[in-house]
This record gives sequence, C-alpha cells and structure tokens, in this order.
Amino acid sequence: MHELRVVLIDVIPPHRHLSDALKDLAELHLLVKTYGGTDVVKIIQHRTAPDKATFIGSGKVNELAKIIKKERIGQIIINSIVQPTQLFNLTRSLWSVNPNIQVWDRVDLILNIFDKNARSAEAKLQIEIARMFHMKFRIYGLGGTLLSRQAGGIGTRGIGETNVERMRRHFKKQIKKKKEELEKLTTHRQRQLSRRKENGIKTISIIGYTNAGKTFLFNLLTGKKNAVKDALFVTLDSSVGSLKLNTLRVRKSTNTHAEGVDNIVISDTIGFIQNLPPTLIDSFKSTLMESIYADIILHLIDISDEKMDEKIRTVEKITYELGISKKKQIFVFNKIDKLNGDLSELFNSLKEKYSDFSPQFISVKTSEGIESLKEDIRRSILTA
Ligand SMILES: Nc1nc2c(ncn2[C@@H]2O[C@H](COP(=O)(O)OP(=O)(O)OP(=O)(O)O)[C@@H](O)[C@H]2O)c(=O)[nH]1
Ligand SMILES: [Mg+2]
Repeated sequence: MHELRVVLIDVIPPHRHLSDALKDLAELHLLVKTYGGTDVVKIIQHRTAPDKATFIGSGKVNELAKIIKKERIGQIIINSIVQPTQLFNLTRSLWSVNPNIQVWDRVDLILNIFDKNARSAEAKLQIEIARMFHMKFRIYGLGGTLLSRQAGGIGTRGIGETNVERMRRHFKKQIKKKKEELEKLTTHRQRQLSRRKENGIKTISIIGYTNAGKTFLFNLLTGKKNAVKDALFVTLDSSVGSLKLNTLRVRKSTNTHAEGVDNIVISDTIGFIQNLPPTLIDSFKSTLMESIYADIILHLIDISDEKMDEKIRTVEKITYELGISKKKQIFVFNKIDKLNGDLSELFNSLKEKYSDFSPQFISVKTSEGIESLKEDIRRSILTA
C-alpha cells in the first residue's frame, strides 16, 4: 500500500498564538495517524475569517499547489467544518497540480475513521446515516452553484435543478429507510435496558473524550479484553460487562447481595471530540442509549492532557445535548502515572473545582486509585 501523504490546514484568528494553533493541530495529527495517513506539511494561516471562495486565501492556495507538487501530496485536510462551495473551489484550483487531490474537512476525516473502525451492524448503520446527512448538506450546498450551473444555456427550467431535486428525493428516501432500520435496533436496545431496570440491575456508563482510557478502565473493571489503542475512535460500539466488585473489602456484617451491589452492569461506548456536528451525535443515539439509561455516569478524563479543561467542557456540552447532564456523575481523572512531582495541590484544586462530581484520581495502568473508585461507585449506587 502506498503512503497517504497529507497536508493539514488550519485558519486561525489573527491574535491567536502559533503555539496554541499547533496544539490544536496535534489532535488533527492523531486523527490522521489513526486513519493511516502521514502528515507531511502543516499550514496555519492567520485570518479574521476564512476566505469565502477557497477557505484559505489565494496566496496560500498558490503556496499549497507548490507543496502538493513538490511533496507528492494526495490529501488535504482542513481542521474545520468547511462549506461545500469552499471545498469544491479549493479542490478545483488544485487540479492542475494533482487531478486526483482529495480535500476533506474535519468531519470527512472523522467519518472515514468511523468507517474503518465500525464492526457491528448498528455502528455501521449509524455511520451510514451520519454520512448521508453530511453528504446531503454538501449536495444542497453545491446545488445553488455547481449543479444548476451545469444546466446553463439550456432553455427550459434547467437540468441542474432537476438533478438536485432528484438527488434530494433519493437522499430523503435512503435516509428514511436507514433510519427505520436503526429505529428497530434502538427499540430492541431500549427494551433490553428497561428489562435490566425491572430486574433491579444498576448500570454505570463510562463516557469521556476519545483516547481518555475508557476501554482500558472498562476492561479492568469487567475482566474483558476489548481493544485499547493510542488512537482516536477505537471504540465505536457500546459493550457491557458486569462490574467486578469482588476485590472490595466486603464487610462481614453486610450482605452485599441483598444490597444489590453485585448486580452492576458497566458500559463502554464511543468517545467524544470537539467540533462535531449535532447530526453526527444524533446518529449515534442508539449506541449512546446505554449512557442515557445509566444510573451513574463515569466521566473519564485524561489528566495528563494539556487540553484537559477544554475537553471536559466539550464532554459536558455533549452530555447536555444528550439530556444526561443532570444524572449522578463521577469525574474520574485518569493517567496520573504520567504526572510527576507533588500532585496534592493539583488534586485539591480539581476536587474543589468539580466538587459536584466527587472527583477520583486513578491510573488504569498502575491500578492506583481503582479500589477507591470502586468504593465510591458502590456508595453512589446505593443511593442512585
Ligand atoms: N500511561 C497511561 N496510559 C493510559 C492509561 N489509561 C489508558 N492509557 C492509554 O491511553 C490510550 C487510550 O486508551 P483506550 O482505553 O483505548 O481509550 P478510549 O477512551 O477507550 O479511546 P477511544 O475508544 O478511541 O475513544 C491507550 O494507549 C492506553 O494504553 C493510564 O492510566 N496511564
Ligand atoms: Mg475505547
């Protein structure tokens, strides 16, 4: 397989520091790596707003064309959600140096990673729907320019318009069909979840930014062996297992069974990322149903991440959109093994800042803090 050589592009406001922008691009870099590409060149342009026609300004387009030629670039990836006409114009202006050049925005890249990692029928279906929604807007967006202009010169109402109409109808029908299929799966899942509740089984859902260590924690708590990787969106499906509390010091006087604490199901699911269009989250409702029905949410956070605060806010925003922000949540700060020195000051400030979410500090890698987390889960579940 030949190497996919990529240029990453970001347009940032004039006052933003280059070092900050490079940190932002680090995530895009990881996404590209996950997809299997090699980023060769990074281009950051300071602008008050993206160029209306080609997203980056015309000078940068020329510079980009030279790089494509010299570095044998096959793919451009822009770290934003880009308008369809801008994508098309930019692509067209690069055809002279590489007629096969692909220009993607952030959502295209994420959808393509999803495609690669999807295993279950449910995940595949959800991605198909997300992709159709994404393409639908692409085609509508181009409808006014490219497609109807094709009809130019033809006397009557214009073939272009008819094409757009036809595609619109086609997409509408396809989306409806796929949504009905997904609806069946969702209903089935809902029924399972309701049955769990009726049987007195408590459920805990691990959520968090992608790559926080959710599956690693899930495996540790359940004894399962799901895939853990230093890549983004490794997990796309939700999976469940029973929480092993047996390592807990069981007090002789309490009958844990009667308290129902061995009946705890824990779920792992798709991670979140910033700049996701709401339709994309919406297509994952079926998978996210596990979190929607959960009694307790464990929000897992990578404490070693420079962008930790921003990522916490992104996850909080999504939990709000999913209607689960009012649920009992425990903030679990993971990867403490990656930090050096005296951590008590940091831990105390986080404990204070997130006092509503009973912060816990763990390392799945070294198992530090895991017993205390289990203890907290057990306490919370009795009142949930
Ligand atoms: N050093 C260290 N690395 C960790 C720890 N927990 C997880 N990791 C690493 O972080 C990476 C991501 O772990 P995963 O469990 O796959 O993360 P995830 O949140 O499930 O990620 P996605 O499913 O891709 O959203 C892996 O390389 C893990 O080995 C930890 O406590 N310490
Ligand atoms: Mg995972």
